Amino acid sequence: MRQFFIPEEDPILAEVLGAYSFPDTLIGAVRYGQGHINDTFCVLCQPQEGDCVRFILQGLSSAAFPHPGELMENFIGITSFLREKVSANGGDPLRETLSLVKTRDGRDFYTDSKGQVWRLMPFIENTDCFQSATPELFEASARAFGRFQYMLQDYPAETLNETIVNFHNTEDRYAKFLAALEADKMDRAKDVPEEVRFVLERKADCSVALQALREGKLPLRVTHNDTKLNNILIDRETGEGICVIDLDTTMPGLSMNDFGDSIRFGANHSKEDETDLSKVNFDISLYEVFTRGFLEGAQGSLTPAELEYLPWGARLMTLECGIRFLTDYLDGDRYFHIHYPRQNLDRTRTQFKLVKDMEAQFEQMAAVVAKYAK
Ligand code: ADP
Ligand code: GN1
Ligand code: MG
Repeated sequence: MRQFFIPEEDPILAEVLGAYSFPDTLIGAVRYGQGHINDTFCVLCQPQEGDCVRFILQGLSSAAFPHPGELMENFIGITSFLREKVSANGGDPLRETLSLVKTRDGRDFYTDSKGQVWRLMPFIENTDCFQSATPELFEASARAFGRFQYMLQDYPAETLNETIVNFHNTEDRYAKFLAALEADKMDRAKDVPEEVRFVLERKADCSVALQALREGKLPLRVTHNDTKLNNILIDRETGEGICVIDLDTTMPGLSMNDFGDSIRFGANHSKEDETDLSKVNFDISLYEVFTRGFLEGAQGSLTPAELEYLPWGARLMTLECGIRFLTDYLDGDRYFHIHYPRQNLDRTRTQFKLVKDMEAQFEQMAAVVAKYAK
């Protein structure tokens, strides 16, 4: 895949970049980051004097987001709200939340001639985005995700659009998996009997969170819903999680899912697509530092029932993500970006290995939450 794009040589990129006015000489764009969903580029501009100025340009995935205009409405609502809170707390609103660069004609995003929606954001400099972290950085990310939920406590949730319907509805994910298995479009079901069995055996688990919600045990909050470590920018100077990014799925949800998705991705020492499963192990000590940080960031805002369900959040987000990877594999890899043919299957297997580990250590996981939930 070509990595560096000179605008004149790439018609769509030229069109999109042409919709913005850059103060300095535009050099080009380079594919950026390790997100699985959007088309992300880093745009480079060279001023007359001094260092390059960078921007993040993102083409929203139309496979993931059927109503990008509504998504951008959420983005603007959430970032404006956070900007005010950050300023009121004496923080730096340009570093502690995302912002948009307007198009030449004053719009918040650009729709290209093929219908894809693009947004341009200032690059938040002097930060790092990690794929794996030391315990200290993991705890910093936990504080930031906990604080994110805390800060959005009084956000008017009814104004948020549901950008992906049934996003963390694990029962629905299970049903979609069954449908993909039944359709077996790519004739791949024959390669994955063990993985299929793994899911079928956990049908009841898929109802645990939703049942608690239906019974009124758990409140709906404004949650991020995609709390991977690489959806946070860490300040290079302080080592703190300075900015929560990738706000596309921020909508009403369960606190246990934000906790759980971070654990899924970060409480182990392997890549999400590691093929050597002996290297894929749930690390309860990372789980512990994350729990401590998340509860510190949430500042006492979680109810006793929410605290009780946190370990389930980890198990269910990991199971659900594995089910989603497997569904996409059966479906022909149409949702998650892949870089080689069986990557979604490799991703499935790491998730299921982590689920097994969590099942085996579930009591200890509950004890860790109890230790910090005071
Ligand atoms: P995806 O939905 O595909 O995961 P993200 O919004 O997470 O897309 O962006 C992909 C990557 O781009 C991030 O993991 C991060 O490395 C980088 N990134 C996104 N926005 C910014 C920003 N404003 N400043 C610096 N880096 C950013
Ligand atoms: C996607 O966008 P990204 O790469 O941060 C996905 C998450 C999955 C994750 C698995 C909108 O996250 O739900 O948990 O991949 N985002 C969307 O790594 O589907
Ligand atoms: Mg991301």
